[in-house]
Amino acid sequence: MTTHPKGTRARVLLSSVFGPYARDDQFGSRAINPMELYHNQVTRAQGGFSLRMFHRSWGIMLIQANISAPCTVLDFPTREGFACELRTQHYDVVGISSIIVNVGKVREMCRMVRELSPQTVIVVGGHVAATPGIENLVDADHIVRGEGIAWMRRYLGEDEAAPIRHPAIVSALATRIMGVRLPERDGGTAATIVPSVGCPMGCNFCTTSAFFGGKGKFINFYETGDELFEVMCQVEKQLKVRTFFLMDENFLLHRERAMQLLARMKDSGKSWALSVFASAHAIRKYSMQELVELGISWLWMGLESPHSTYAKLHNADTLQLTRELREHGIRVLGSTIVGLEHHTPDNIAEEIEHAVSHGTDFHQFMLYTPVPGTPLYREMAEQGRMLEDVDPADIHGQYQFNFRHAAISREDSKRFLDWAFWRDFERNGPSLYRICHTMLQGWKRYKNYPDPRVRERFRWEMTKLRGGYNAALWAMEREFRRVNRGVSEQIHTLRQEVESEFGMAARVAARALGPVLLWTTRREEKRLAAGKTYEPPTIVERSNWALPA
Ligand code: B12
Ligand code: SF4
Repeated sequence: MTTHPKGTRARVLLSSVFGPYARDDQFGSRAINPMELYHNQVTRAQGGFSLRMFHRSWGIMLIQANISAPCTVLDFPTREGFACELRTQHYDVVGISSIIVNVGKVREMCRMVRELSPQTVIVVGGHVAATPGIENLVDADHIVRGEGIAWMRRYLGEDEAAPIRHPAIVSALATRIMGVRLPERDGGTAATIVPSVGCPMGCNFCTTSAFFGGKGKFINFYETGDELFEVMCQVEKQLKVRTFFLMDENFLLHRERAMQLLARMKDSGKSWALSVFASAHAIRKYSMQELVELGISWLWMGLESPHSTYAKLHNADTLQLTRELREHGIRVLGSTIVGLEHHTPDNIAEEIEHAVSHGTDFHQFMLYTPVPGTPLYREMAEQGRMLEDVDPADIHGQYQFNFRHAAISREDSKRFLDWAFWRDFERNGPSLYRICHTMLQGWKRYKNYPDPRVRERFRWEMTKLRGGYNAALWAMEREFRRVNRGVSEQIHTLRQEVESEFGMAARVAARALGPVLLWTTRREEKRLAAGKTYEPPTIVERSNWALPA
């Protein structure tokens, strides 16, 4: 690769694809595919109780933090906003970050750069780079597959092996639930830390694993627990946070690093809470006490199916594991695939029931989706089972199959998927109720734990449970009567437990704030029924910035 002639003097724009997202348009936005993690694929059937929030585009934020060239990050621009940035600033390099589903927007953005800034070099990166024939689909000068920090440093003539500087990233923005937008206070939201990209487990469908090298491979930004600890301390100071979302595909797989981090946390008395992704077989490498001491308070775990043969689930009784984790105050987000090879119209309801019976705090359902770059896609393509006429904008795992399934039709795939979300909600209640349940179990078990860091973490969590969350229980209990009276009674019982644990404060919160939340939830339900959607704000961040000479 040749480096850019201006090296680190080149002016760089890094942009995510343009919105609005939650609507149908000719560039590939889909109403069914909003820019919201929970509402898109986890709590979408939970109406006013759905957890709604946005996440920044961390890939380009990391690249920006690790180059010394003048750089702008433009996150969630509108199409007009992107054009305006190109008209009002001069850029030598425009980097566009995207996933496959948004390839139509990348095509349009490349076209716009050519028109508005013809001298600019266009670089396209992120998962979209795995799109077959991408070179002919978009008019870009460079398509970057895999890790982008090293690529961009190399392109600008910088030391690609230099240590990774981690930006201070607030993990979520514009959070709302039950019709209320939560206040954005300093330290109120977790910080995102990205310790690595990729995952060595190499499950056949997994696009993140495949994109960063596949089975046996991944790229560590921070090899040791010591390094990670230092980064977390720095971000703790900058953002005043005590909770971290560790954006690592399988954080607990790297036990040595995690245990070193724990040792440092203990030495420094850090009462941090960590949210992580981890596979069942990795979780099993730890005792519950180790997980709790490490601050694991939220865990995203693939459940897939009881009949799947993925190594990550080897010998794992996920029902028992989920129960145990929740008993120790660890919120679990289970993830289940709908439409695996062995699924048929006859067994799928039973499989979904099994998934739902885990009673996880949250449940993601996704269609089995062969995505370019993965072993599964290659296999399906070889068998001639990929459907040719599916628009990439519809391949996001929440609509219909993009391949010929042996037993289930495309139309039915969507029906089963929707039913899974609905069934989980109906049977287990709003996720907000479930997390209150898990938090209370954790508190009861650990409130007198010998390690003060652990006690402090649970005590701190309880400030929410005895306040706003208890008021939410009051409202959920009433609102859920229409959906499932049995669950409504369980919510009532939980609220009584919270009130007997925390006395007057919890009772006052429920009586004073509960009716307000009931009203805001009902108002939200009406708004959603009328078609209300939410969009992330555009964010512009400039670094090493000076006006051109
Ligand atoms: C956060 C996230 C989101 C956020 C979006 C945030 C945003 N601002 O875009 C939310 C929750 C909204 C989301 C939604 C979706 N997501 Co998503 N998401 C992720 C997640 C969990 C983390 C992404 C991340 O930040 N990773 C860490 C950074 C450092 O890695 P990275 O982004 O890959 O960036 C690196 C390289 O790719 C490269 N790079 C990236 N950009 C650029 C740009 C340039 C110029 C260069 C040179 C390099 C480069 O360099 C970076 C550093 O190495 C990933 C899974 C994962 N672990 O990555 C899925 C993932 C990206 N999402 C995915 C999917 C499918 C979706 C949805 C379609 C899913 C759905 N049905 O709900 C929707 C689409 C929404 C939409 N309308 O666009 C897939 C993409 C699959 C594919 N092959 O395209 C992934 C990989 C998950 C998976 N395994 O299936 N997502
Ligand atoms: S364990 Fe999870 S992240 Fe790792 S390859 Fe399998 S699905 Fe992907």
